[in-house]
Amino acid sequence: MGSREHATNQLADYAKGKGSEDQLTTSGGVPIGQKLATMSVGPRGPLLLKDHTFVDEMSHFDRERIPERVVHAKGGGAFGYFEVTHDITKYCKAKIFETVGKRTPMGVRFSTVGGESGSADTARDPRGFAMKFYTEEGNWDLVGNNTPIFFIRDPIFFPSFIHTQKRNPQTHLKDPDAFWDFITLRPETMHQVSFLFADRGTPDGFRFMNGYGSHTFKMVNADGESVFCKFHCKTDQGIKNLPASKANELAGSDPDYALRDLFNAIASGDFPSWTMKVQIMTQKEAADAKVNPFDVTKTWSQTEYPLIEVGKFVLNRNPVNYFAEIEQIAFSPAHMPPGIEASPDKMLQGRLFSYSDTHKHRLGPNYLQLPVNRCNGCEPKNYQRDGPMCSGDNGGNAPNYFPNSFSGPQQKPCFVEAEEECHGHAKKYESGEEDNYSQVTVFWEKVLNEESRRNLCENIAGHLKDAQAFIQKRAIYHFTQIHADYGRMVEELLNKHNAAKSNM
Ligand code: HDD
Repeated sequence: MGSREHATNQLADYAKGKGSEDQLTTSGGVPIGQKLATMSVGPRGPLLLKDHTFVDEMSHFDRERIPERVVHAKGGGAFGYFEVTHDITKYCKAKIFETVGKRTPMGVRFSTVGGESGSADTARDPRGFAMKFYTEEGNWDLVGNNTPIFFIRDPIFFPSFIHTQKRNPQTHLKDPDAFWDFITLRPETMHQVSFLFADRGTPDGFRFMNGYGSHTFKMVNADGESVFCKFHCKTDQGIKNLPASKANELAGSDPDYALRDLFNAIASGDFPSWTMKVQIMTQKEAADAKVNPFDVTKTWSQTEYPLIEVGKFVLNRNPVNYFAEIEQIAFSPAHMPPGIEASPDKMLQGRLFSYSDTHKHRLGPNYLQLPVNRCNGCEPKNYQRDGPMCSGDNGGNAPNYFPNSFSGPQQKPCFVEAEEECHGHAKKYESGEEDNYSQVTVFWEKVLNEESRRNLCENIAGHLKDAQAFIQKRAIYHFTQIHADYGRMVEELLNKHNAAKSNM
């Protein structure tokens, strides 16, 4: 290989491993004798439609693209295993946690959020951290980010919030007003915005960042008792971020920086790993909690709900084929095995619907039959049939209705979800006036040091400077509610930018 890195040398490595070449065929498997020319009448054409090799090739090419993910379009991933290191069976009956030392195959897809699939890896953006555990009781998808919180607490805002970071409907450019207009109209975004514009908003690739389940989930044990929990996956490589200037430079010089880094690390045997921990809250604690434990714009205190170690996961295999294994991998927060259930978190509830809906559009209704999405050793048995691209046995000759008297798959009471008591009045509860600032004040005062506070304000001012004056004013108001110094520092920096603009 000489001095070439693994990602650059991929083709040569393939050839070395492959040895002799295969016979070329059509997509139907028919051997091809001549692929260096189309069939034409005489050397100058015209072409003949009877050249089925050409028609086969061209018509497939014409259909190569599937819709990219509407968010998280740019990403990379890898595969490996999860291993239990500590016993949490008193909280959770999921088979994945059954015994210490147990290993379960898994895959992770890392991503940026707002950009298209060709966009730069080093953009300031949360990073997607989507995990798929291939458990014997069905797949468990923990579809998180590298942040423990999120911008909004009601999924009704999700499409609009995402639109503010996509392209302007007329200019097809990124819009300088839309993001800050929305953010300042919905101050529940302040916590995540402050996290995003701080140093962790530009992680150094995918290996040096934590992953979080973000939402509150429910764990149920073998006796049917349930607790609420949050998942934290701490990078064993340590946190490493890129300075804003370096992140900008890399966006131009190596937009695929994070994908390259992950591929090369795994190809050279430097396998990244993460330690999984959980925070636990009892039903009683949840009922008495001062802070809404189901609000994804908030964290849980680690003093009150300490981190409990569960296991670790190691990524030790690069995808063999990016499209088959990474573009087609399809996560959904609704994919939960027995023992792991949803909490009432409204954002999580919205997501339970959205993901399989988008996959049915992007990959088709039988997307779970694609090899990367199939569960491990637990053949699905149900009454769903047919549909485009059905590639399994489609239920074979078993009955296709339920209930039936003819040996079709049967339910088992041990898999019923934990009972839940719900009461309240059905209405649309506007949550904009809830506590939006107090945890951000703690973030400013206790988590950040002086240098990172300065970086945060500079990063915000550098982005907010292009928005209209009334939007800037509204942003300063919110930063001031968090901390007077926060508002003042952003205002001073904005004044400098605005003065520089008016001198131009
Ligand atoms: Fe989402 C993709 C993470 C809120 C709707 N989301 C997507 C991916 C990640 C997240 C990591 C990419 C998965 C992959 O690599 O294929 N999303 C989050 C987190 C959220 C969140 C941590 C809040 C805590 N998302 C969220 C809401 C909705 C969606 C509230 C809608 C109600 N997200 C989607 C989606 C995507 C998606 C439209 C686009 C592509 C996909 O699902 O597979 O369904």
